[in-house]
Amino acid sequence: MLLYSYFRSSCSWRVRIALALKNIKYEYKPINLLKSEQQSDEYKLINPSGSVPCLVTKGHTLTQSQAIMEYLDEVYPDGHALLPKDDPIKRATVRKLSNVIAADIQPVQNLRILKKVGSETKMEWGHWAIHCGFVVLEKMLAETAGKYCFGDEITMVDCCLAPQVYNANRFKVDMSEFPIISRVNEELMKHDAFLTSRPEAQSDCPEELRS
Ligand SMILES: N[C@@H](CCC(=O)N[C@@H](CS)C(=O)NCC(=O)O)C(=O)O
Repeated sequence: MLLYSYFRSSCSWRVRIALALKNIKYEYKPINLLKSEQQSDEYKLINPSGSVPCLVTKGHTLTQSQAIMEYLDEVYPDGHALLPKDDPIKRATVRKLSNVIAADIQPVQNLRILKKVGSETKMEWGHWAIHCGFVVLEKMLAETAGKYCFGDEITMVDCCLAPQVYNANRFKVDMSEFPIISRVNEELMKHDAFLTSRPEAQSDCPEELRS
């Protein structure tokens, strides 16, 4: 298995967490977003979207982090379950929460949008996008969270949450406004799968940012 990734990409981190939770070994292929390697003709032959992550497995090329995580869940059912197995309503709820992050928040603060917005306003823009989304998510988690976003088991939405909180910190969102999100994130960041997959632990993380 080969994962095209960038250390700071929140969407790539989601997949790295899922792979780690399921104990799946993979080769890591860095795509440097700051050098626009995602826009190269060579990479666009692999992923026409010009974005990461991208997972190559069993002769197939998969993109879109949520599709990749659901694929891993189906093909590796014996590992940690990313979606509740017992109830379609529970699965729909986890997908709903994941989508608040993956469809409503991250796309608005994605690199290409920030470039379009311009360097002077990008901090304010990213802050606004994440803050608005977290207001919604905090209310939803009040109904669903236990130790983690959905009850007491780590699910796909947790794979989305920790990377989005990482982005929130980069955009200086005051996380004290979001006690449930903060508490769950603190819990997640104690877990090995989240620690080994974090940006600072990746091979393409510059030396000065490593920890
Ligand atoms: N919906 C896609 C979004 C992928 C995405 O936006 N990736 C970002 C990094 S988190 C990216 O590659 N951005 C590069 C760009 O915007 O040029 C997914 O979930 O995988």
